Amino acid sequence: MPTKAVCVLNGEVVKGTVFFDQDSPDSPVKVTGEVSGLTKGLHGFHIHEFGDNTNGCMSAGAHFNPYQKDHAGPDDAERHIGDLGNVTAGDNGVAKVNISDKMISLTGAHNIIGRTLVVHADPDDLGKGGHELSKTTGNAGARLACGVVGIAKA
Ligand SMILES: [Cu+2]
Ligand SMILES: [Zn+2]
Repeated sequence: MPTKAVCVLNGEVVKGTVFFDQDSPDSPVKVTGEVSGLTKGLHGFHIHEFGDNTNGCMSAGAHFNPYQKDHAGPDDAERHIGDLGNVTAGDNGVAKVNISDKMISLTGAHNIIGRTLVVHADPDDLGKGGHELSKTTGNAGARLACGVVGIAKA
């Protein structure tokens, strides 16, 4: 069983490398790494359903959501499996990623390997913004960079 995965994010300006580590099938997944080329502030950060980048980040589909829930934040019990919330970039445009998530997994029904990690132009409102897109995408705007999550060397 893979316990480590990696994703190289590739956009026109935004780049990054993100690592996923899981100690055992029921453990949280530690998500670490760095994303550069961002504007200062919050940027939506999600696992999207498909590992398909044939038409850029658009072909990754919607948020990974096998249970047909509404979009929400990472700390909400009811959420898309792919809802990792936001990353925050500083003045230098770099966001340090340091997330521990109990919903995604590197095995089983919540497995994110083979799906796409996307970083967005705008903040994810975590379903609470009152916008018509809040309950589906968090109104996080354009897809600045994406990459398929792959199995990493243990
Ligand atoms: Cu997204
Ligand atoms: Zn979502």
